[in-house]
Amino acid sequence: MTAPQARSGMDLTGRRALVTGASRGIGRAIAERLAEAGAHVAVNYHATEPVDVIAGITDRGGRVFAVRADVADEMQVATMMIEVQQRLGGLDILVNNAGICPFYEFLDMPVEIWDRTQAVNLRGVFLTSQAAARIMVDQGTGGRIISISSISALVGGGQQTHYTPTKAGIKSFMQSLAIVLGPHGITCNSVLPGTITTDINREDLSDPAKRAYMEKRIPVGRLGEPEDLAGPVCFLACDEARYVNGAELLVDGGLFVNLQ
Ligand code: NAD
Ligand code: RM4
Repeated sequence: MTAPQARSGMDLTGRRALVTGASRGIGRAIAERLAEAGAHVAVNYHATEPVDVIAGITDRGGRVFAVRADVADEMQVATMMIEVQQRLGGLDILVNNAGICPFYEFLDMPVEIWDRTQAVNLRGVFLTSQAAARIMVDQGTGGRIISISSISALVGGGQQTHYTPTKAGIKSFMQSLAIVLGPHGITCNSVLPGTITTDINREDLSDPAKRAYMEKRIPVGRLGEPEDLAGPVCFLACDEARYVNGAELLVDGGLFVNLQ
């Protein structure tokens, strides 16, 4: 008997993707991986145009362009989605990655810190997901919405009282969207990184004792790198993951299960 022919692995040739907050860190690694798999990628950024990201992907033969928007701003998201649709000719994959975590003590926290964290992390995911879903439903060819939640959706954080609810909210939002958009062939999942070294926690992890403590708690013996998230996200974007819907994928080196 002949074995079934193996599929081609993580192939996104012809797919059109938008990654939010992709100027650095985890978002950048995801954009690079999707482009490497053959997708045409729109790299969203907020402040400084990520010329290095665009040049790096282009130099390796990838198809990419940068598009500016503050994901918390309704008008800017609407404008970005028009540009994305025009330049990509449609949209098949949305990766909601943009996020902030200004570490702050609860008792001293001004409400503005709470509001801005909710706005970027949760309102932003609503705005981009709704706009992307409208495009995908109109296209009628399905799609993928993948949101970067966090291990913080499952556990608390002493200086993250404003942040952990947004990450739990993102996970919950993807579960509900999976029900709403599944009938359209659009799968919605969340990815939960553990502790990954990026700008978001550079200062927090600059204390050698804290860093050593975190490393010791992770069974694989190291903190994560942005590239550790790129493969799992790429997998969820691929055909091989077509029946994964409403799921959460923890990518933390075993940190969460290491309780005792
Ligand atoms: P990072 O600070 O390097 O990247 C965050 C990105 O989001 C940047 O490109 C930034 O410009 C962008 N961004 C911020 N506000 C924005 C806005 N209003 N509009 C558009 N873009 C905006 O940090 P990172 O670790 O790469 O974070 C990426 C995502 O991963 C975040 O959602 C974060 O919560 C999540 N995450 C990170 C970790 C970690 O340990 N690093 C763990 C779990 C989850
Ligand atoms: C994550 C997790 C990490 C932290 C980042 C900022 O969700 O809590 O440990 O470094 O957020």
